[in-house]
Amino acid sequence: MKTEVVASEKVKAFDCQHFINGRFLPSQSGKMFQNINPATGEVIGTVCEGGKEEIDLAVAAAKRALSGPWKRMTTGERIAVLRRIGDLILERKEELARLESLDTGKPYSLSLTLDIPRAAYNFHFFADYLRSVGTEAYQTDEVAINYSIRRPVGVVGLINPWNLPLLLLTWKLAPCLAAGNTVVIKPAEWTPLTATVLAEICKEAGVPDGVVNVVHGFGPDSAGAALTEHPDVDAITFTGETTTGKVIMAAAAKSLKKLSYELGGKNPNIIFADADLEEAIETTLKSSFMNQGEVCLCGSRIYVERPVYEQFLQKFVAKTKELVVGDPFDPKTNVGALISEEHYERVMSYIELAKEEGGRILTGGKRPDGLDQGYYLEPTIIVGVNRNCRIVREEVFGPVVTVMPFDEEEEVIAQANDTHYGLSATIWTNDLRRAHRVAARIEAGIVWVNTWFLRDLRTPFGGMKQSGIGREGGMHSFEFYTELTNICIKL
Ligand code: NAD
Ligand code: 6OD
Repeated sequence: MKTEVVASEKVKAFDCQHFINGRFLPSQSGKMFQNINPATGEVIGTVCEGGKEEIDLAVAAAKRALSGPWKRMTTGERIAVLRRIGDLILERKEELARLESLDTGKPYSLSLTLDIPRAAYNFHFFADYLRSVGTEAYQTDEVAINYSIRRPVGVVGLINPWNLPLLLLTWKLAPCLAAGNTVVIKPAEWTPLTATVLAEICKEAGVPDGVVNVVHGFGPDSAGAALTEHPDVDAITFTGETTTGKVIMAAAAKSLKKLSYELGGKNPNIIFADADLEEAIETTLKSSFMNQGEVCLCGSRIYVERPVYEQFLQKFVAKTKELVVGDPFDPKTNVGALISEEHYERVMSYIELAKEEGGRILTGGKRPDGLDQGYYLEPTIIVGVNRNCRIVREEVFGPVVTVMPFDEEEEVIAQANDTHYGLSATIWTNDLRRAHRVAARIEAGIVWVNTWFLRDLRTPFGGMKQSGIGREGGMHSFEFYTELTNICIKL
């Protein structure tokens, strides 16, 4: 598939087709939808809209491919293919970063330094990790020996969100392929570009036809629903909203599919008075507003111990005002555009709600002056709200944070845990004992101490409560993407 970006590099992307059984295909129904650049509101291309027909074709291709050359490859050969995908992503990193920013509205500098290199690393990491994936063996007295063998789960449906499109797609695709599965990918409807190029890259790297399939389309009553309902799909790995996860679970129950879920979050960022405040503020700027706050791990509930509350607020507000909001392709830009008009309206409605709930906006809360087109919003800091307010309880998924003072460790732990989410948390303190004590009591899948979004791909990643089901990363990914058979031999 030809990827075209015209001279202005901002206006036109390309038309996305499905990728099924190693070939790009138009929609069987002829249906298309528009791809909008959130930074301008302009149409940058069209996307084929898939449904049941395309999903049926893709699942059939994936099922056939399970027993084809992919199955017969040695571990070494599969590692080489995966490493080659990573290499090709890096070779095309500027192009992919440009497409990612056109689709999402995020700063090009971020796409180029985070999304795309991490996508390549996902493949390099899981390729290397594959060598160390083993199983277990037990001797039962002198009577028997038990050992287990590991095999692919089968056809995996991979459903992706729009916020870190290639990073999150490859985070799941790399271990899924490393384990020998075949896959049908349903990218988010807002961000079809990099998934389409990735299909081309996989083919070039030597992935056999039918192993990786991409079907574009929407969720309900569309490609997403058809994938989750398909009886020949053995597992679904999903990243997205908690509410969507509930719908998918109901559909997947019909054929009892294996599920891995990475869902929403409303993450606490707790700053104790003994913390290095400068460092806490620098990182809090990122954990609040990076990627327009459209990162599931963002710490949107900031709790500051009272002795440093005013000092923190003063500096945090001042630094937030310095952030440059605007054109994703301007190197000075820190915060780009929100994903869509619909999402922009949703985030704005939360800001209005916060005001009705008694919140005071210290900075932001509006479209930046001079940016009349595109879905831009100033980074927004809200105070004067409490644990019962919806702005504190619900995921906004935008550049909007609340800041609240606290007096006691017990009190802040209770507030941090007072949510049905449990994805991540950050604690800022120089007291080692407190760090261990508080981290162990926070109900979240990941707790960072004096840092944020520092990732080691060997570690378990995922959420508790309604932020997810299961963990991925290192061996945890292989546990999900493989099935074990225990073999018991009488001696
Ligand atoms: P979303 O749930 O609206 O959509 C995600 C994907 O699901 C899209 O591809 C969509 O088309 C598809 N989908 C929607 N309805 C479906 C249905 N009924 N059946 C099958 N597929 C369906 O989420 P989003 O708005 O794209 O992403 C933002 C959300 O994702 C936020 O809640 C965020 O916290 C979460 N997220 C979580 C993580 C994590 O690691 N925990 C990472 C990124 C994003
Ligand atoms: O770093 C990762 O592996 C990961 N899954 C990040 C998720 C970010 C959510 O927006």
